[in-house]
Amino acid sequence: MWRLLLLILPCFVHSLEFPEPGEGPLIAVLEFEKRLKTFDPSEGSNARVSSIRFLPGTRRGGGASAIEFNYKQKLIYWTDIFERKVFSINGDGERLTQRTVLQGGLKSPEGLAYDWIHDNLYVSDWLLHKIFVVNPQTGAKKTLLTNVSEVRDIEVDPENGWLYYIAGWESDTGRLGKFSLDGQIHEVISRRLKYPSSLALDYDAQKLYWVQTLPANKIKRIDVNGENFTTIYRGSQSYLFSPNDLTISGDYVYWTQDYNWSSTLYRRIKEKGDYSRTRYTKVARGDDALTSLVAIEARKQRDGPNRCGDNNGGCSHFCLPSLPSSLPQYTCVCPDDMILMADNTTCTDTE
Ligand SMILES: [Ca+2]
Repeated sequence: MWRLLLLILPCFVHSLEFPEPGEGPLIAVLEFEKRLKTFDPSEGSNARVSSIRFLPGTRRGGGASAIEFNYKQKLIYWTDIFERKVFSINGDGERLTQRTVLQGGLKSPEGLAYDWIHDNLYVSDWLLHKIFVVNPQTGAKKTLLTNVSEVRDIEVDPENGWLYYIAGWESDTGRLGKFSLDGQIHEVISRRLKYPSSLALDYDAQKLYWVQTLPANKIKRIDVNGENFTTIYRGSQSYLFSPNDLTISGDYVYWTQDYNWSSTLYRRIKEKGDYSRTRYTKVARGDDALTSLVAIEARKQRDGPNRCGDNNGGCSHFCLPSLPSSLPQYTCVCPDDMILMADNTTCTDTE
């Protein structure tokens, strides 16, 4: 028996090491069957892949759906649409700790975005048509937005104060929009989206990228102000070859793409014109389904002005920043099972 173990053990590299500031990115890919794969894309198409299997939870099989990272605390967050939970795992070498961040009140959590300046985690639920804000330390949850019909993915830009979303599925309901982080202001950026499935924000260039699944598989892009709507990648006509998630880092767009019932990972220059791409051959094996990915790097989560100061705005629970140009700078908000007292800062249990 022990000889068998020795043979098997080297197949599993149980480590998760975030890149140093100024280095990276490290590409982290979520596999539907509750696994996390990481690799350094600069190693080229044959890059070594590290694989971590998550703790199984209460349900067997897959369900891992969306991934996000917290650079300062070296954490990866992910959602599971069948467990209906949000989890975290630390990325500080070989001693890995998995934790449940949020459970209860979710149905199909498909979108995840972390505000690293105000330490709030946003979760979107496709079946509930809602967006929640969650305290990643305590698991406290506030329903921020309702009636966001068929919301599929979200991205946050805490410096400029916007939460971007894509929603809708049919060709006449697809849309891209943004909310202020306190949920007070809503603007639609474009209604020209068809069958959108995943959203990525290029912070430096202030552009949004998404996947159009049907009628042909495309990656599209628009400026955050709604200008320069364009197609940057056109895949095969078959739905079997659809891209499913994407992330931006530096000059590149990375995406996962179904291929003959398994999926693989590609990157190419995000600007049009150069169509050569790298296929990372070791990322997918067999029928693994890659559901989500993120490029981990310090520069993506740079420090910026915190609208809530260094004391959470004096709020006992959530401090939600308003837009940079507006006053007051923030609002104190309570978890769903609590109410705000007359001081406008302290939450108390509902009677
Ligand atoms: Ca995304």
